[in-house]
Amino acid sequence: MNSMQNRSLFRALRTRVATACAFAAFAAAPAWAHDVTAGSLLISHPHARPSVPGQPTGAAYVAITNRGAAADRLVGASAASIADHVELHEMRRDGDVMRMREVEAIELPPGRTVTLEPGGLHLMLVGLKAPLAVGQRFELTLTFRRAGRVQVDAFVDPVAEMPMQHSSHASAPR
Ligand SMILES: [Cu+2]
Repeated sequence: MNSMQNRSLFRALRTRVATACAFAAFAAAPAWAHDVTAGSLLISHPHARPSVPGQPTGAAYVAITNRGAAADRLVGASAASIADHVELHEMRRDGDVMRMREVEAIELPPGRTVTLEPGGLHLMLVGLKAPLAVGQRFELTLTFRRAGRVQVDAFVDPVAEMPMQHSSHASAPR
């Protein structure tokens, strides 16, 4: 093994230790905490909307504050207990129409809060195993490039305003 390989092995080990620390920090938080700290990230109010009956998709939202000095990015999510898979989506105006598309990652610049919310960035819950009802809780795993995998409890909250139609998702290009 040359020194170059040695260095990259060392880096890999360091990354693993950092990830372990992030998990330890999470484990120390109260089991039902709605805000979760993972490394320099504060993950606030993960929640979903009740799904439209008969529709196989739902949407989840969360606010993520990067309190560190380095950029991070959300690169994936899963909620295996309720959905087949979770996609990162953004909504953009295209002429008169709002369209969704899947994005590879959501950037988390240092010192900023990125809010996933209706009409903007969201987590698309694809292949719901059952309709999402108000009051339901589910485990949501968020995967960050730096902070690693973080598990949070998400709740299905009532919708205050008119529910947003997500019918366009069924035919959204993958
Ligand atoms: Cu979507």
